Amino acid sequence: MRATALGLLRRSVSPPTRWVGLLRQSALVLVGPQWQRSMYHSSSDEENSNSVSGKSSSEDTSTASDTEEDDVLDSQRSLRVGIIGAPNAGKSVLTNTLVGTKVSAVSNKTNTTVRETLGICTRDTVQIVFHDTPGVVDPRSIKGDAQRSRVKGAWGTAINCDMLLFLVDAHRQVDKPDPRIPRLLRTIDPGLQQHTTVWSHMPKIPTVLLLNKIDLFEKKDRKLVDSLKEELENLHEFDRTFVISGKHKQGTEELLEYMAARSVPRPWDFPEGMLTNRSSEDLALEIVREEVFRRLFKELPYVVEVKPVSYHKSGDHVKIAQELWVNTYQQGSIVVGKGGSVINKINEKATIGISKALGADVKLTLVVK
Ligand SMILES: Nc1nc2c(ncn2[C@@H]2O[C@H](COP(=O)(O)OP(=O)(O)OP(=O)(O)O)[C@@H](O)[C@H]2O)c(=O)[nH]1
Ligand SMILES: [Mg+2]
Repeated sequence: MRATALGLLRRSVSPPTRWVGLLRQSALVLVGPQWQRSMYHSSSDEENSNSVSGKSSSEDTSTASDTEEDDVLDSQRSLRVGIIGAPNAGKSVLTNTLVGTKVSAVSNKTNTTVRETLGICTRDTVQIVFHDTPGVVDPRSIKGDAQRSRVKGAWGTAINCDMLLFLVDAHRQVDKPDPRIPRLLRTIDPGLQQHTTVWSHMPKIPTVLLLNKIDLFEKKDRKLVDSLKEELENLHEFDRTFVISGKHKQGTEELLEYMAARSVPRPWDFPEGMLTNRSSEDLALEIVREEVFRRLFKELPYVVEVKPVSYHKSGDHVKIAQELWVNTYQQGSIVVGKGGSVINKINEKATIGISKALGADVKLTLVVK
């Protein structure tokens, strides 16, 4: 994983946050002295003195660089978090917010995410890896093999996580209650159970309920959110509930702190500075796909397949060519639009998105096939 990761999307490390302080508090409660030792090694140089590790320099037979490397690995903490929820609940927006940049495509159409994307947030000694999954529905509501396979994939991801965030579009659920949501929450345990053969031995995965899109409520409607919270909390034993807006970053910092405090002492899965498992080329495809979803209607976005043709980087300039494959001539003419209006708009918006994500000057060529 580490070797292949080097070419992937990275950025400089975020500035230190309050996480170290929070972790020190929780370390004392949860694990005791061993954890305290590794936590202190993670922080600033002055604090990383020998006295903290309990070893004197004369006892130490390893080389300085060996010790430094061991200390770094010792201090690392991580948490693998599955973001699960019905289509359109806001999983990808939340992933992007928690990572701090776009790593996953977003649109107002259902099933925008068709395969899992990783978003990585590393601060201080803690690395949280978010698994943005395709939308899940309860078994009764599955329509067709493609959805069955996406739902199966999302549960398969979930059982390998340390924590699961269940996202519900609270505004929609209050405005126009969808019976599939309670059904879905009731099937969390069976859903997880179905995908493991060692259920009886598997420790319970902590689950967190997220009532999302809170920005769409007026203050006076807050009571409606409280009763939704009560109703949904009765359907599954969640460890905690947060009321958030992934889009407007409401409650998301508190959520990050909650997760960081529950990270486990374990070497990071990805190098510092890495933001996603996707390559820059892959991300460019995802951003074009997002624009296709935004600008085309009905079944068309699901029909269009975006394929890579070339990707050349030279300094701060990136030249990208992609093809948009459709099934019929008629579909092709809708994607192109009158005088190229639709494809040009897709290109214009995607160029801005890719430039922002890669921090580069982008020249994008799109050809409809
Ligand atoms: N107002 C508001 N809109 C949001 C929020 N989060 C997401 N949205 C909108 O909800 C729509 C769906 O967001 P996505 O993140 O693509 O949803 P998803 O759960 O990943 O959807 P699928 O990948 O299709 O399962 C988009 O139009 C978002 O802009 C939020 O906190 N507030
Ligand atoms: Mg999504």
